[in-house]
Amino acid sequence: MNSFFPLAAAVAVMIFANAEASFAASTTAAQKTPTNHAATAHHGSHLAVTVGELEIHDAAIRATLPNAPVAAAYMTIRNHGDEDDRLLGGSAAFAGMVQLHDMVMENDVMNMRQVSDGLTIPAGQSVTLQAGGLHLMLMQLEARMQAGENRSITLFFEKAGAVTFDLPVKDMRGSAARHTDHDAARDAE
Ligand SMILES: [Cu+2]
Repeated sequence: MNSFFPLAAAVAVMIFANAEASFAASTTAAQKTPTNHAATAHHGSHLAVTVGELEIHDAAIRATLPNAPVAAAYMTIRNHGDEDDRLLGGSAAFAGMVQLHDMVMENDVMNMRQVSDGLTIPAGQSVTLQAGGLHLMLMQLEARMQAGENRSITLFFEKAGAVTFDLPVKDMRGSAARHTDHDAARDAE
């Protein structure tokens, strides 16, 4: 299942579903022009991926336990251009759905919620997806994410277009329990 923005399926598990219409509209342009300018280069010890004016580095997927339904992916996206760009979403052959999530404090509890309208990557700045904050949620996993593997994902940007690249799977123990929210959401489908 490598579905491209499976928004209809996403609605059932979304906590805040009110913005998916604008998300869908903004992805249309990217679908029409599926460009892939992926290139890799070593910057010191970090493998960087470039697409258009964007540079993605320090990307990794958190290793999962067997049968875990979701995994988180992290990275830093730097915009070398002089115009803002936006991360609109992603897809992966091994995940039924890829969403952009953020962590928000609600009634003294940290919960994750979907960022449905994309993530702005400001001109000349970096945005970091990291544990405890913004992350890509790889959902409906069809395989276990095992440390040492590399897994390919595709990201869609409003201006830079699509980029497909490999992320290493890494052991990152400590905050995996937060993803039990998603288990509950799946059970409710
Ligand atoms: Cu999440």
